[in-house]
Amino acid sequence: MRIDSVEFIGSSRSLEWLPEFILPEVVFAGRSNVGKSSLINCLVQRKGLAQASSTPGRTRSINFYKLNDSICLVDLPGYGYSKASKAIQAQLAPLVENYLSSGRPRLCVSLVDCRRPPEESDVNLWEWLIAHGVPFIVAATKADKIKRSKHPLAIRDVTSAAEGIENSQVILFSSKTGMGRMELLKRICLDN
Ligand SMILES: Nc1nc2c(ncn2[C@@H]2O[C@H](COP(=O)(O)OP(=O)(O)OP(=O)(O)O)[C@@H](O)[C@H]2O)c(=O)[nH]1
Ligand SMILES: [Mg+2]
Repeated sequence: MRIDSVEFIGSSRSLEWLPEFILPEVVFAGRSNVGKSSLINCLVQRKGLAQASSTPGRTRSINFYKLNDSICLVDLPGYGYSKASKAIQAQLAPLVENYLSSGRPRLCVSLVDCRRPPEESDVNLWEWLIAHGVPFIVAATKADKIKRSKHPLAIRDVTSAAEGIENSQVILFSSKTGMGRMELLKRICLDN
């Protein structure tokens, strides 16, 4: 798939305002620092489009990007901060929940770190998505940080963490090497 155009549409920092709903929305969710913003930059091949940083809690608003005038990619603040302050976390959780329950997301890409089994907060997100009928796929990120021989194990860890998740829903991804990029792009565009 060719990336013809990418455009920043807007940013939401409050529960009251979201940009006008014009295109199918694909939302990227996951723990803070897991690599959501980096994955979006990698997908659209634009370094620095979505702000990424090694400081957890970098993304503090919901950011909307239009891809090829056909879908909208939505970058969320992370959940389950390990280092960012509890106050910020408490402020952002309702914003994320509000967006996820808005009926807008057509597909959710749930990001987990491929080096560790999914955490309770990830499983909670999947259960919530299933209960609310939002289709999702899992991107197991930072695959460049583990050996190839560990890849099948990483996928198995994800699939065994929650019932109802199949191998086919898990894509190993690396924003550094581009691994999984084409597969994820295809899935995002097929489902929309
Ligand atoms: N090696 C490697 N590093 C990655 C990868 N993806 C992200 N990173 C690094 O992980 C850190 C966090 O990346 P972000 O993209 O900012 O993570 P985020 O999930 O958007 O974080 P928040 O906005 O805080 O929720 C940065 O230092 C990235 O360079 C990857 O696939 N491989
Ligand atoms: Mg981010």
